[in-house]
Amino acid sequence: TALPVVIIGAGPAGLMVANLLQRADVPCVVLERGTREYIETRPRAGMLEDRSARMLERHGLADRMLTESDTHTACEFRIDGKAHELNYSELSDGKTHFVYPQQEVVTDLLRQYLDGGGDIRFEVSDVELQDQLEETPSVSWTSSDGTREQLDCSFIAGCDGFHGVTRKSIPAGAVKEFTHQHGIGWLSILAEAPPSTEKVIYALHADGFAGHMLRSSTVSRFYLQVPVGEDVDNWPDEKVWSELHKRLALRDSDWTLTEGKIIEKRVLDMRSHVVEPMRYGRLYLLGDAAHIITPMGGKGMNLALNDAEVFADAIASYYHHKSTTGLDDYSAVCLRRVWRAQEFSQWMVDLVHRNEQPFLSRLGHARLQHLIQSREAAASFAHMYVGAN
Ligand code: RFL
Repeated sequence: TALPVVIIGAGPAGLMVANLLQRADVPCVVLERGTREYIETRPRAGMLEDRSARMLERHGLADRMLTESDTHTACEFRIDGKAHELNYSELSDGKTHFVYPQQEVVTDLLRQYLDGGGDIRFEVSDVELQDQLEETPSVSWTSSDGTREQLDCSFIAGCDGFHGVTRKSIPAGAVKEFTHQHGIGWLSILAEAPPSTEKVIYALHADGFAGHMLRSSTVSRFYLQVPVGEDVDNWPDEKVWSELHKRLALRDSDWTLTEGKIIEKRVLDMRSHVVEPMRYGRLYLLGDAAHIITPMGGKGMNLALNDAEVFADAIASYYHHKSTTGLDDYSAVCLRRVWRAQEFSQWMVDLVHRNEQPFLSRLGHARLQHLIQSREAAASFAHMYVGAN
């Protein structure tokens, strides 16, 4: 019998691969460090691009998402207290965003995989990779009951996020790594507050950026631009709310921000990181294990799902037709989209943040004015933002 693919990590990337391999009759085993409850309740991303939603649909994985998500067609740029709506759906043949929290995507993917008889081991520790350059690599780990286990496999899918073990198992110098610090800090807040808006708001204020993102009818995510390396202890809840009220305020309007209990507050490192190529022998890196991006533009989870589909297709061709073309092309195909998304995210970061350098701030302002005034510029933004291609 064929050796399985070992998938390390049960986030969006790992579970998507697991489902697609299961559908393609390729044996696989998923190893996850956390508990089932941990992965099903971990709040992170919230926005599925049009193409990610279509991907889930294509593979019969979108039933609950399509009934329970909210579709979004427009966003708002709030500049110095004045609102400018950008209807990206109208500019991209009616394509929409689907607001569906990442933990729900994970919950659905896990349930489908288990319903299909999938093999997943939770609470594994000390995962180690061996012989990635050989025809038969292997993975060993300590299972939840303390036993050391080992499995020979055909391929290893490194889906264990940015801080996982798979990328770190690659010897120094065997892959190139590109890192960029965006020079901006974000205070990320999750609050049990119903949304105060129907559209995502990107607000540019003299004191810095503020974002109002949507998650559900009872929970919202907010972002505040803060100095790099800011200490979260400098931000008691009252200060968070007063700063959000100030930066999101609308002139000549009775719009108000609804407050709620803050359930998560942390300072995000606004950085990007890309590994090239996204493989080392029979170890393939997917999602955040291979690349991270700022949350601006909402691309991270979508890139992870795209990697998963490209990888699973390549593995299926290899298992069933002995074709290595897909595997050979995997990294280049994924990286094209990754770099395009990095460029877009960086462009958006520059668009709405107050830059310490007044000249660069002015450039951002000019770019924003152009986006608001030019239909061509707005259409180009819309295409990339909604994930139309
Ligand atoms: P994940 O989701 O990090 O999953 C990795 C899994 O691997 C497990 N793991 C291990 N398992 C076994 N052994 C080990 N040694 C392991 N080490 C780790 C972990 O427990 C976990 O279950 O990676 P994946 O699948 O690549 O998915 C990537 C996405 O999670 C990520 O890109 C997004 O969350 C980024 N992101 C956003 N993306 C969007 O598309 N739209 C958004 O609006 C958006 N907002 C965000 C975000 C990320 C954020 N944070 C917290 C960084 C907002 C925030 C605040």
